[in-house]
Amino acid sequence: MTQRTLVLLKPDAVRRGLTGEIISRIERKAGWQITALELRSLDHDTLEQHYGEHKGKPFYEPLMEFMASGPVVALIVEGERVIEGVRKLAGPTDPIAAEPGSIRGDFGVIVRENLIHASDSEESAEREVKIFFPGRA
Ligand code: IDP
Repeated sequence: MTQRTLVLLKPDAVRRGLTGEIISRIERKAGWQITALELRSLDHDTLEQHYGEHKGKPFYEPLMEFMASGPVVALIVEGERVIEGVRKLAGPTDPIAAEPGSIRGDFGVIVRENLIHASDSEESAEREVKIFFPGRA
């Protein structure tokens, strides 16, 4: 099942110089292709569209501040079962719970600064692609 997913390498990944390492892990999966890639700073509106479902939760405001604290790398990745696959490469939200070998498990410690976002369903992927790459909707 060929799919596309929206991936963000969060400001911690950019600051720590881990974008090459993370992109390389994605690129090495057979048949997956990066079809859009951009370094950009996120304004409040864009972040609210992206993370609006979490509004009102205690971690929401610090998350918004963190996501605006430096540039991110936004990507579209396409390929076989790529939505589930990138989330598997990323590991669960809490980097300490994430297995070593996963991106969060290898490089993360605190929950907010967990290096990577990846769409969690086909519906989210289409919604998020529209936010970050409106020309590719
Ligand atoms: P996901 O990124 O693994 O899909 P979500 O539940 O959608 O996880 O949460 C979005 C992001 O919000 C997480 O990746 C993480 O950066 C942050 N976050 C989620 N839960 C917490 C928390 O309990 N404390 C701090 N930050 C959190």
